[in-house]
Amino acid sequence: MTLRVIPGGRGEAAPPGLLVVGAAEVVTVGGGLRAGADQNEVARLSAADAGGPDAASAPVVAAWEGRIIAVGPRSDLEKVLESEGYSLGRFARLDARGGTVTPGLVDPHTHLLFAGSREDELELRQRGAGYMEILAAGGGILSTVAATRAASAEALHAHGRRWLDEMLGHGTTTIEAKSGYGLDLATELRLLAVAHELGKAGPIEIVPTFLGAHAVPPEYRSRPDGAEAYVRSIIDEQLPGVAAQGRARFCDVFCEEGAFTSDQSRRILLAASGFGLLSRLHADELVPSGGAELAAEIGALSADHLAAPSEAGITALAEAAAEGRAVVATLLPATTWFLMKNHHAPARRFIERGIPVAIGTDFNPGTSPTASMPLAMTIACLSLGLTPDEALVAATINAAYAIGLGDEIGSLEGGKAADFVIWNVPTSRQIPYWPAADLVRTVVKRGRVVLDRG
Ligand code: IZC
Ligand code: ZN
Repeated sequence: MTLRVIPGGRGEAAPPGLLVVGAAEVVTVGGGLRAGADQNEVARLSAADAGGPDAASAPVVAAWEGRIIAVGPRSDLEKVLESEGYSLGRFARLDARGGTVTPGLVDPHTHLLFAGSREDELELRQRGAGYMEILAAGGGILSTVAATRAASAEALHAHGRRWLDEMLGHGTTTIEAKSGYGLDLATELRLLAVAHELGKAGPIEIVPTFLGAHAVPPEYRSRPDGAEAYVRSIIDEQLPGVAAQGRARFCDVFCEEGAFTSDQSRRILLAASGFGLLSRLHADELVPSGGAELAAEIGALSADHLAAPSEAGITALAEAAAEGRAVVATLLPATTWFLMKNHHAPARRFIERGIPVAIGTDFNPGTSPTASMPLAMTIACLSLGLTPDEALVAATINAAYAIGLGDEIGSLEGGKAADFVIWNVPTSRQIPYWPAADLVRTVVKRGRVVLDRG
């Protein structure tokens, strides 16, 4: 094992460093975006190999001023830290007590902010109604839009806080959060402003995404050319307003039969990129809709869902990956589960063809009311056939790349943010193995303990 220490530390004032000791296992997930067979490589440092969690050569994690400075065997690491001028007395010690340390989980696809709930749709679907059928009848997304338009920024903020706490309790330290329940400029801006404020307040960091193209709103539906007129209003009115506000980093579209066509999606995403917004899209969630092809064509960072891509779409993603312009396939297995679908994203085919795979919760009130990344990891193993190690890669480093933060978070490597979780299990392979258990003991965000269950 090589020990790499970021030099520095001499003479700095507080805050002190942080040294995590006593772990049964430290899983760094270091080494960049993973595709193909490498998606199963997590870089696992085990105390069992060293003679136990308290042995001199057991793995420890060292952080300084919010950044990882080294991961490695304790005795070597302490020596190197001192020789680099760090005073060991200025490191607080955190005892992992035989638990596992992993990078903080990254949720690359959430609809965090909304008002109301949609438990009635669960029963409608049990009686045979389809998701798109409920939307076409004015329910689904549109019922959440009505509730969200009526909600104040304060109410949205309180709702967001509640669910962010839930996410943190399941080990998530960074998320992407979409607007998309306003579908008018004022409400979309309110959602993006609240997402920004919540992220600034922390501890979970939030990357806001503009999703004006989530559905055609009611006021356009009665017109014969409603969808087209709404697309024009996104391009001519919403995008300039969103860009002027300066909060959104991404633009997303629901590219799906019954929502927006791939041609409409292309026009919106290209216009958005003219305003400096990076592209991502809801692609082929229910039926092949040209989403995967479009993502590869325009160089989206991420194509999400992909439960029903065409063969041409899979090939387009494989070619993009082979040419070094990979689109991350962000799979959302909790959604297919909650929609009671028995067709799943072809995750094994993506991995075989060298397409990097991430997973997210898709937290939203209609199709995935869960904020738990570990639950998404369990379903990814059971329904998509990911191994537990592939699921961890998908929920950390690949998810970080899917939201453009692959150089900053998602692995425990020198120079990256000190975002990590101490789990109450001796190996990360048990994280997806105990579904719905509360396995998180401690969460550290940028070097600070932000959750400690003792
Ligand atoms: O509110 O139904 N698929 N958007 C696209 C969703 C699901 C969220 C919702
Ligand atoms: Zn979504």
